[in-house]
Amino acid sequence: MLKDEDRIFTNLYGMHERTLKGARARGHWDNTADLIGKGRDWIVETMKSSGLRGRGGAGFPTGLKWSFMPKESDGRPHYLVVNADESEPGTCKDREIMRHDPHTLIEGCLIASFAMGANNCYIYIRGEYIREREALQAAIDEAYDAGLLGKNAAGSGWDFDLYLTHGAGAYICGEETSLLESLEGRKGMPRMKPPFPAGAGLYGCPTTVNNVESIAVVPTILRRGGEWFASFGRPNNAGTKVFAISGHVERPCVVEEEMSISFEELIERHCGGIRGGWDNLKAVIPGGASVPLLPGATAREAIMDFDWLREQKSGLGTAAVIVMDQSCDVIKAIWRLSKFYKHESCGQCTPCREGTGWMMRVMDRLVTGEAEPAEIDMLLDVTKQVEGHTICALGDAAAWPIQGLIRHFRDEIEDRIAHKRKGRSPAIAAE
Ligand code: L3W
Ligand code: SF4
Repeated sequence: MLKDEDRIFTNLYGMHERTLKGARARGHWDNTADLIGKGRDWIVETMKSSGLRGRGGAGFPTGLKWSFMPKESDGRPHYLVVNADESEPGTCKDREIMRHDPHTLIEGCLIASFAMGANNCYIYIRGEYIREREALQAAIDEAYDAGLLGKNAAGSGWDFDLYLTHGAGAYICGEETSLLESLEGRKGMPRMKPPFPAGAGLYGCPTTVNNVESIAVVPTILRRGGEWFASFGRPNNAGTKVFAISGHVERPCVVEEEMSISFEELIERHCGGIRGGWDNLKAVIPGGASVPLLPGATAREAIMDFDWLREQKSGLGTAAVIVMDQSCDVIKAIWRLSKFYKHESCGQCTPCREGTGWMMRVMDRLVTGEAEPAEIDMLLDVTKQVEGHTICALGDAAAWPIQGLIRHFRDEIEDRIAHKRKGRSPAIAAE
């Protein structure tokens, strides 16, 4: 279990002042210029040694990503873009950071931008996060007034401007290249990769896109050392991690814990257990809507990190843990996600545009039990046609939850169809 002194986010619940004064009292903005003075290579190497993997869902090593940015300028400006378009169903961790600990993020933006040769950084925040935007903007204004941003930011000798810009409610704008399109003023549609943003990103210039949590942990990692951060979690799954736990637990919460904590400990220690006890656990989505669910028995054994969950054909994703007890209609829960992905598909590639519609229509019939039994395998086949055949990860994200449902709850789907065929009305009807 993570000790209080090892928590990076010391104001996650808003118990203290989120102002600059409060942030300083908690150790933020402490000799920032000295950290920057250690140089670009030291910062990138420390981030590599920390083992931090991106906190937005994909888990790509952060230090490695930073090292893709060109070292020498070819005349193009470099940019850091912070992805604060937190929209993955179940995910509400970055919201707490921006609401209550905005200076942690702002200081991280300055240091990370310096390390990548960027004089400008954009934070792209979800349109619906209005209070968070206000909190962040107030903190940015305070930082400018205190000389921590702008010319010679924080006395570091580095000129640095930070801009906050907001989206307009499209989930797809959380995909990094779609976000860049939106920032440039166009419709948010993902670009083909490669080129990756480090080669050609915002306005065609070298750009790194990182999640809020990934950037907000940077100052503490640099102050306490890469080895300190790497001492938490299993190898290749380092660090502390903010989990967002929702659903059928006694006390849903957002909490920073040690990576690789067991699911059981996470729920017992921070959520007061499963509603109705552990025997009442039916299924868990361990990492936000895009990752396949796990049946209760597997989830109870789970180690909450990238590698363990990947081995179970699921994933840590955004660490948004959605708990479902026996009262939950899992078929309907996944049907609801299918509806979401169909709605949020940008429509530019055929397998996703058409496939999300097909998948949702078959899910419509599965949820009411009106499908033919053969449609279960047909649906699985459609998910395979979508997975890996699209421009961005939304296609995979639409396919994986359905694959997980069929893998673990085929019996329940078959029972519902059989029940309906016997002329009984379905237990639960689609809305
Ligand atoms: C240079 C290479 N850069 C990869 C970079 C790439 C990106 C990062 C990860 O999707 C996942 C998705 C959702 N040279 C590189 C390279 N990069 N190879 O590394 O890239 P990638 O393609 O593995 O993932 P992605 O497209 O960023 C993100 C999943 O996250 N997700 C939910 C996301 C939702 C939120 C939210 O609401 N905040 O994050 C949950 O699982 O399905 O699989 O930067 O450029 N050779
Ligand atoms: Fe758009 Fe879907 Fe293709 Fe992504 S996979 S680019 S959301 S159509």
